[in-house]
Amino acid sequence: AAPAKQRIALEDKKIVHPVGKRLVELALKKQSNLIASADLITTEEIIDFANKVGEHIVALKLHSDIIQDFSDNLIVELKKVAREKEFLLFEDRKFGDIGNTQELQFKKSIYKISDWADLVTVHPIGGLESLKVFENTGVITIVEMSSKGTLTDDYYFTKAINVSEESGNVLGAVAQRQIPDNLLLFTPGVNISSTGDNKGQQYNTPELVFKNYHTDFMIVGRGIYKAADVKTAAKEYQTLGWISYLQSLND
Ligand code: 5IU
Repeated sequence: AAPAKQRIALEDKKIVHPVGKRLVELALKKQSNLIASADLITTEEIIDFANKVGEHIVALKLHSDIIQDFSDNLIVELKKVAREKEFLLFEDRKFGDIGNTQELQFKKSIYKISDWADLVTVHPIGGLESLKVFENTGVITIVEMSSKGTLTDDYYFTKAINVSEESGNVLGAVAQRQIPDNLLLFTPGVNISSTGDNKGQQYNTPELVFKNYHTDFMIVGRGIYKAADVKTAAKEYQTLGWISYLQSLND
C-alpha cells in the first residue's frame, strides 16, 4: 500500500524510551539503519561475524536458543564487541506467553536475557499487562510477520498496534507496512538478491521498505551472513539502506 503521508525523519520521531533514543542516536551517528541478524549456531561464528559487521550496524540480532554452545562467555565477548563497535544487542526471542511465564523465560533461563539484551521481540498476543515484565529492556512487538500466509491480519495488526502504543515498554514494532509515527518500525524480510526461500520467507528490497513502509530499521539475515564476504555485504546493505532512507524523506 502507498504510504499515507510524508515520512518523519528519525531525528524528528518522538521516541521516549531510552533504548529507542539510543538506537536513533546510533543510526544518525553511524549513518546506518541496518540490523544484522546473526542466525548462526556457534560462539565462534557469532563473535567473528560481530567483529566483521559491527561498524556497519546499529544492532546485532540473535536467537540465543539456536546457539549450540551458548555460554556466559559468549555474552561477555559480545558485549565487548558491542561496546567497541557501538551497536546494541537484540534478542529475537519472540516471547508470547502470560506475563509470569515470560518473566521466567526472560530472567531465569540459562540465556539470562535480562542481563544483556538491549532489545527483545515479543508477540503482544498476551495483552498489555504481559509486557510489564520486561522492565527497562526495549520491547519490540511483532504486529505483522513477513512470511507467506502469516495469521497477522488487519484485525490483529490494529489490536497489536493499540497494545504497543499503550505500553511504556514498547519502543517499536516489526511489520511489513507503515505504523504510527510514535513507534519505530523494524522490517525483516529484506534481501537484494533473492525474493524468498522455500520455507515461506518473502523478501523486499531496501528501496521498497523505506519508500513504501517508512521503515526505520531493516533487518537482514542471510543476505549478509551467507555472503562470501560478510563485511563487504554489510557495508553494501548499510549504504543502500541509508541512501534509500534519505531518498524516502523527499518522496
Ligand atoms: N524474522 C523474519 N520475519 C518476521 C519476523 C522475524 O524474517 O516477520 I517477526 C526474523 C527471522 C530471521 C530474520 O531471524 O528475521 C530474517 O532472516 P533472513 O534475512 O535470513 O530471512
